[in-house]
Amino acid sequence: RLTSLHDTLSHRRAHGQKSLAVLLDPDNLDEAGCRHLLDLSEQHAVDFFFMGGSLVLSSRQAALIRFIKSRSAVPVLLFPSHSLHLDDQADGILLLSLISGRNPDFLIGQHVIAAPLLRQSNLQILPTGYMLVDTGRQTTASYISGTTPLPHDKPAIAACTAMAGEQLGLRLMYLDGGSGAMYPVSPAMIRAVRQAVDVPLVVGGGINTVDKARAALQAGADVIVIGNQIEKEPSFLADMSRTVRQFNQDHGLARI
Ligand code: 1GP
Repeated sequence: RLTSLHDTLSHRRAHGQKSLAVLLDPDNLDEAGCRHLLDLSEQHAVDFFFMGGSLVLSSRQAALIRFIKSRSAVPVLLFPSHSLHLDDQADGILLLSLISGRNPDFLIGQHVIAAPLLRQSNLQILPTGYMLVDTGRQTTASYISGTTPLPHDKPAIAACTAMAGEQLGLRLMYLDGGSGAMYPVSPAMIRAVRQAVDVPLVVGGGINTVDKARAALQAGADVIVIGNQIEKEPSFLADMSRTVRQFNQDHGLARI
């Protein structure tokens, strides 16, 4: 019996089972849009909702999480860019340490502020090595964090960064081209990181076609994250769900 989100992710990883996460940005989603996405996610399997953004301008996050939790069993994981973005209504939190950068505030500073609040909360904590990758233009995440992303064509740097993150005890790696990336993280980089660490690997940023999603899964992503393209075209959620399920079926894996 799987008791925690971390167990679920590790179990899926051990069985080569891929997952789909939909990124919900509270700034770009109103209640009607959220209702539509929840209806779609009932019809087409979604494994996780990630909730957050690099720059949260609105105060809608709490209401959106409440709304989702009242209508859906899909786990909601906070994907915060700041200690202000905690919310106990979610199921868990990707506790991101921005290991691709050298800004101490996002490596440990925000975490110190959040620690006592997290301790009091019921949130399941997923310590995550977060790696921003250069994908053609400066993203909000790299600007706001004041960090230099990993060079797109240097898989070895990404692999060593992930290795160091795993050795420090991080239990999940997230390779992110940043929301709306011009192109996704390369399969060569995903493959290099996959070979370097055992922990589950999340990949997102700029995955806006079925082929790009398939390439990321093939290269070793355990979880793919889709944000922008579903905001533009909600029916893309169905395409992504089908792609992940098809991949699992082709590899002889039943949905867990
Ligand atoms: C960004 O990985 C996510 O943090 C998703 O990116 O919005 O480009 O799909 P997109």
